[in-house]
Amino acid sequence: MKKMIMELADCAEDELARSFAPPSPGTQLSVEQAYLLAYQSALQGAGTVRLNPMVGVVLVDRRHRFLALGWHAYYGGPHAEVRVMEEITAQGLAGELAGATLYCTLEPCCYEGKTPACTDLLATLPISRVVIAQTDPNPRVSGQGVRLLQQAGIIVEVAPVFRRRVGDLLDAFSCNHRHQRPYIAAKIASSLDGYIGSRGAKRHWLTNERARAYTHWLRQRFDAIMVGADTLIHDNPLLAPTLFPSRGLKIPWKIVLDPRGRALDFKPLKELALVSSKTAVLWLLGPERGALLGPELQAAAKDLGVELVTCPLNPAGRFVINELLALLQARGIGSVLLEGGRFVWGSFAAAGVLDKLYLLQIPQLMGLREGMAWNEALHLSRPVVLHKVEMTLLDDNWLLAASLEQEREIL
Ligand code: AOF
Ligand code: ZN
Repeated sequence: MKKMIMELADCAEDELARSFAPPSPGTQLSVEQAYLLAYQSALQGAGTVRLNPMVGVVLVDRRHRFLALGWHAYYGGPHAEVRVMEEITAQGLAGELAGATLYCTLEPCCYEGKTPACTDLLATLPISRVVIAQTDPNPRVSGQGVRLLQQAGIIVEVAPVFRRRVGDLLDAFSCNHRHQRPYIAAKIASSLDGYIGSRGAKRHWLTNERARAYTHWLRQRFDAIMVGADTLIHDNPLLAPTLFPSRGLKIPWKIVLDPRGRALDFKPLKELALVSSKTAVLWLLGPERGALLGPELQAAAKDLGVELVTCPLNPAGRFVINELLALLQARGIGSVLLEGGRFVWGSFAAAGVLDKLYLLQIPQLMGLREGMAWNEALHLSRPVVLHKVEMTLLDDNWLLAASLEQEREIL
């Protein structure tokens, strides 16, 4: 187990999710091992818990030996705390709970939603301690879960090291509650000197296998993947996550930003890779092009799972971001991964609603003459300091992940 921790320390999140191997009951765990296992458990819900947070828990006995773990597996389903207790019952381990510690990636909930309050369940158990990575940004919980557990005689710790270990696991959920809007992340793959491709010509470099696997994982983690008209026309991307085989996986929405309808007029919809029966496509058009849509095209698009929608444009001819966010929210989209291109990243950054940057880089210099820089359309009203910066080496590629918004802890 110690060796496993050392090896996992250098892993990207998708690799951590896939190397999940619960230990047998009775295995001695370090605190760091308990954090990591809770985190890995939470990741098992990626792509299925949509709009609810990914949550993982690990239960250890009074001598810090592993008992059981659980995670929130799907929207509306039992919470991680309920799952871990089902496991305890199934394994006949209820007798080991006296003095036990529960590690939770999120503060236990304290109200009856689609499922009963976890604090009620925990208060009936003889456990001594609950260690959480962070409090719940949901105002119906928000520190109240901690207080109720304390009133039940349980010691509660909010552990900053645990918080760091779980990375951005709960950031989308937090953003939805704090700002009442979808969480927005940009995924950019560039050369070392910051170029995403050469002008006019086809792309002639590629990220390595680990970086590509990570991209697929990211797509699965988000409710929707967004591209602009240029990216669609140049790359005809599929935008599908294909790697992590979790039960009941929901394929993310695909969203196309096409203010003037150039992508719509470029090819028949059914010839586009991203149009497939398995996915819902939301295709946004500016009002002028939207007004030209005939009922025939609307109906044909609908048959292919494509919803053609009109959204207002600003004087620069780009979508008004607040209107766009409202459209997404109305469809239950809580998180969006922006896959390109420059104007898509630029519009969200300029509107101050870009929450996260995932920058994958390859060891290649493209040079000024050839290169098209990812930041060419990045007009910021002021310099932005990034937080929670993480670097992961993926063989000869590397990933820089960082938040644009500083976190505020509720308690
Ligand atoms: C937990 N453990 O595993 C999760 C929690 O509608 P419900 O009943 O599913 O409740 C959803 C809310 O519960 C969600 O908004 C968040 O505040 C919390 N999620 N809490 O104790 C879990 N998924
Ligand atoms: Zn709960």
